[in-house]
Amino acid sequence: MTLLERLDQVPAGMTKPAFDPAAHGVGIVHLGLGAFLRAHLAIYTEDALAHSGGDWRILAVGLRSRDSVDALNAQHGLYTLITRDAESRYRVCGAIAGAVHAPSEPQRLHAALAAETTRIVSLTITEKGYGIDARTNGLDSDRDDIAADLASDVSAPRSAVGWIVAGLAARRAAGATPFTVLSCDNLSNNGAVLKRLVVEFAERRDPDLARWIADSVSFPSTMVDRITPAQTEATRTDARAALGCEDHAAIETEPFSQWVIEDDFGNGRPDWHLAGAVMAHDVAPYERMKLRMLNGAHSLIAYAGFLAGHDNVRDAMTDPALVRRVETHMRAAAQSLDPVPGIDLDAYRSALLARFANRAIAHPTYQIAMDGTQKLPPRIFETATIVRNRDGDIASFAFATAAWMAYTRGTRDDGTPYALRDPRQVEIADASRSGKTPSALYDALASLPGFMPASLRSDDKWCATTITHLTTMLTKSMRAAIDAT
Ligand code: CS2
Repeated sequence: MTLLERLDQVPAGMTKPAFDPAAHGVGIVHLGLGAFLRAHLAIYTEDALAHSGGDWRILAVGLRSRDSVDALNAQHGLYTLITRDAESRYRVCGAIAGAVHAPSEPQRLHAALAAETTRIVSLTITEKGYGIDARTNGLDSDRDDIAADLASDVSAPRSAVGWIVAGLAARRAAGATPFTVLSCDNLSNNGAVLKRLVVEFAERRDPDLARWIADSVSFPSTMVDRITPAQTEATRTDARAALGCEDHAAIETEPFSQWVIEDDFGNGRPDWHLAGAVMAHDVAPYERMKLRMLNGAHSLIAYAGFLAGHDNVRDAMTDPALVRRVETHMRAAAQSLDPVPGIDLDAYRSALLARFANRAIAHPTYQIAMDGTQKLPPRIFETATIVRNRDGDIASFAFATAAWMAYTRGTRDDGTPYALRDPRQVEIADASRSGKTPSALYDALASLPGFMPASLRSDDKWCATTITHLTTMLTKSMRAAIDAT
């Protein structure tokens, strides 16, 4: 069967770009070529291009694997987005101009970052992609990719931060306007965090460059939200049936989409506000709400649900006892929040529960469970700390923490083994070996450097509650812990 390569192959009746893609140049270089780019930033850009045009197409960068790079390039950047609900909707998108594989084509990426036409460099590289040292919150200069980039002349960086600094150095050397750096990952204060890491990296190489970056480059913060599972065979099969040709870059997502962006762009931006993005002066309240209520509940569902036998979030949402825990968790997380402008938190919670229950979306609990050491601190520990300081109930955060600890053991309730998939898995394995009893396991994992805040570790109630849940999980089962009152 032929491959999707041209818009005239797309059947009538299916949504196509409302602009001629070839008439628009590239203005955005995007690091991290996963499903989320194709379901979120690229769609806002697609709609902004349809509204007001401009040279804002996206060059997508694969920092590691080249599968998606090749898939997109073979299709000249075209791909299908399937929006799944009671009915599925299909659209072919043209906002991505092409893709580059950083490890094998470093010159192409250097040229793109140096080009004055590149006005924004955006990122969806997941929490672990940033290279944050959990102990200091600064740059983890011991990490392989960061250490290698700091030691080299940055002709072929490996890390995202290394690439950003290389690109900004080229702009400065040419006397050109810098690009704006736009983090679209689930980190609190993502813009400020990325700025700190980039400036710290630059300081190690060239203090003048670091000062120039600190003074003249914008790093707006953003809150991004759209539940987007990884592509599966079903995604490709459905895209093929709708298109009548192969689409190896097809992606599926939910109908809901939200993007709140701090309006601080030093070098222009697409009219994303005409595409539904909300431009805000302060993104922090939205980020906190989403990280703590959505992502925190997601992590709880992932660990508890996966161990108890639920493969997807939607399956966990048919388990009444688990749903009760999820709802309780969201209510507790809401206690950590100050009022969020324009948002009714009860309505937000109900909407989240409905999104999680979407029968048409298969969002694997195992996918969300990945990288727990990166996800728990902003989603669970920070929230628990604030709720505790406000004399609220921390039981649900202790349950979620115990569920992650039980997950580190690597076997589901039915005995099936699985791989942990965490950047700190070697340390976790060491901790697991020394943690023969639930309380020893708790102690070993809680004392991973920079992981659980000292204020929680020294809280007797927190420790006792977490260990009680963990004991049930390990000596009976996750099922028993979910059902316990
Ligand atoms: C999820 C997120 O995988 C995860 O950790 O919690 O990817 C979540 O689906 C998105 O943030 C939703 O916007």
